[in-house]
Amino acid sequence: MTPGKAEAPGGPAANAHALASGLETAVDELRRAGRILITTHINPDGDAIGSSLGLMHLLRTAGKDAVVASHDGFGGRYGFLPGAEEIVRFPAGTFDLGVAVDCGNVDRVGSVKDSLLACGRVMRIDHHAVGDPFGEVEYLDTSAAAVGEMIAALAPGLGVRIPREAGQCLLASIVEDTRCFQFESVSPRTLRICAELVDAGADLHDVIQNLFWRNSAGAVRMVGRCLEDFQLEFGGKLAWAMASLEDFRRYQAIAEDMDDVAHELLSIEGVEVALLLREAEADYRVSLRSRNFVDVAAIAREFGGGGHLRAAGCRISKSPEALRSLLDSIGSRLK
Ligand SMILES: [Mn+2]
Repeated sequence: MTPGKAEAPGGPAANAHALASGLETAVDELRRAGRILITTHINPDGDAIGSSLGLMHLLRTAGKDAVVASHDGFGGRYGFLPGAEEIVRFPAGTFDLGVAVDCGNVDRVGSVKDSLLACGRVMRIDHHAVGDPFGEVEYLDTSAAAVGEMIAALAPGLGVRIPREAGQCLLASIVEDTRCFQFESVSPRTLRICAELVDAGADLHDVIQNLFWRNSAGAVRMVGRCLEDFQLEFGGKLAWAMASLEDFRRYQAIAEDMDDVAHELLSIEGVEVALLLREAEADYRVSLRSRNFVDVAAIAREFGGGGHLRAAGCRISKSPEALRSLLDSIGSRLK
């Protein structure tokens, strides 16, 4: 079947790349497939891993053979999620359908790209505002607080009740992407789905402990160092801090240990944008957060990155000029 084939001129069939989209189309595709590959973006976060594993458990409950593959393999930080130990780097065999979750661009799946594109059909499930279409099917919902919310919505169409394992993974996805329900992306639907997941046996306290309360002492000291040395600019509307390679070595911390810093900076009254620069070997990894009105995804895109309205990221080179142009881009939006 070619989706969109029967469309009127000017509809999806007019595009060289015919695309079928929406929740019902996604359910149809999943129902038709027997063996399904699930993958996500490189450097996966809790939504990427949680929604991948949640979909895997849901599909298995529906009688499907589902495999999760990730460029980064079995992610230690999310190892508490049921099924995490089954994540492979290189999937074996052939698949009727490949699904990429939380992923705006096919290159973002890293080394899994060839396996994904070799699947009979390819589907993209995402909640980012901007992306480059790939595959034959897409299920997009920019109003979803996390992809986990969208995966949970597939259950009725698949004719299954969400099993406890899927509930735990999907709850982790939503708790991580909303930072414990703190963002404006949280809707009544988000909360209703989370209540359903808890009803299904997911343990909210366990998820929160595993996602937020497992820092090393060095990591907390390094966060403290960053919070002591942050800068305020543009009349106190921008707060920014830098975590250097030397700091990472000294405190034996890793980049993920610094995830809290931008949010702490954003908690300062009057701050609209928080910026954290994490030094890597070749460049700076940039995290941007905003409170009320600045579209940080637009700023990140200017520098080759992307993300959401209130949380985005990019990379810049290690030069004072690159940093200045980033700061100026933020400043121009704070007037
Ligand atoms: Mn996400």
